[in-house]
Amino acid sequence: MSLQVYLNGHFVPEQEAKVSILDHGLLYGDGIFEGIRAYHGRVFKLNEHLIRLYESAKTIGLNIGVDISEMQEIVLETLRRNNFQDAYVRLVVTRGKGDLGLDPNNCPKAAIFCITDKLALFPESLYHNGMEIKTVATRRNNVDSLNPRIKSLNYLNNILARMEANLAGAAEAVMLNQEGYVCEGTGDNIFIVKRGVLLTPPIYVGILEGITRNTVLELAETAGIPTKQELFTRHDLYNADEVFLTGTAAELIPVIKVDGRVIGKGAPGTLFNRLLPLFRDLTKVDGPQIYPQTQNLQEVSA
Ligand code: PXG
Repeated sequence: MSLQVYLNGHFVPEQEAKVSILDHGLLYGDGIFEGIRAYHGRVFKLNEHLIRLYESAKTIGLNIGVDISEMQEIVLETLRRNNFQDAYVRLVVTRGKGDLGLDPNNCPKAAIFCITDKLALFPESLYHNGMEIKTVATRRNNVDSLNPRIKSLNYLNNILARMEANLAGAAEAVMLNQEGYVCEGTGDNIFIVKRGVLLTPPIYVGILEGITRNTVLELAETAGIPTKQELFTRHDLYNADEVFLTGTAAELIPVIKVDGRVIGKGAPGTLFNRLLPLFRDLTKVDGPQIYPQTQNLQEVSA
């Protein structure tokens, strides 16, 4: 059976879901999105993703046109229509159809679509062996030009960075800000460990406030691991005891080499090995259930 997607109030087969070539999401990258994940029949951190989506919308002056509880139902129903328990969800809101000028006032109605599909999981070996990353020349967007806190459809900054990593044979790029402070990967946040302290760049350095990032900070604090949100440079990265990346798709991924420098012992570190299972445990219990009635019946009959 073909994938069912949500588009502007209707559920349709993916092949029939069409958006206009005059949609400003396509013409100008004028729109926002979320990448969300369902685990074991629950949508992990759904509320946090929806809050971030509505905050991005507010900053770009986009009237989504449906409220946050309706949007929650759109996500859950898209998953139900596809019978998914574990899946990736892409929720997109564009400025909608307008004319050939960039003025958003020419777009009367936002377009909303929600796609869900089976996950292309990262190989489990990556979590044991770690990955190699590279700092790139492409700097992260300036906060006062296009604030990276807006999860916008303008990903060219990140794509240019990823191309540099690809050319160098690295699995992911690390972008710095204009001052040379470490920001983030192209689709993930970055953490380092130094003398038992877990460090990640503060939001104001110019990064997306990742939901996995915030979850890892909370898990660490609950586990008694000291955390700091602090500016750091490439020097700190090279001399860290551990480095790992966080993101919805990646979860937590260990880094064993940065720009050819071996990190720690060249293997996933102690704190990484503590935090990954804590994160995976949380995915089993967090977030609204996709099929609440079925699960209740199972609980009753158990
Ligand atoms: N920074 C950036 C720039 C991101 O795009 C993250 C950090 C991590 O945020 P979350 O909330 O997921 O912990 C992201 C999100 C992909 C892909 O295909 C990655 C993201 C979004 C969409 C697609 O790799 N990363």
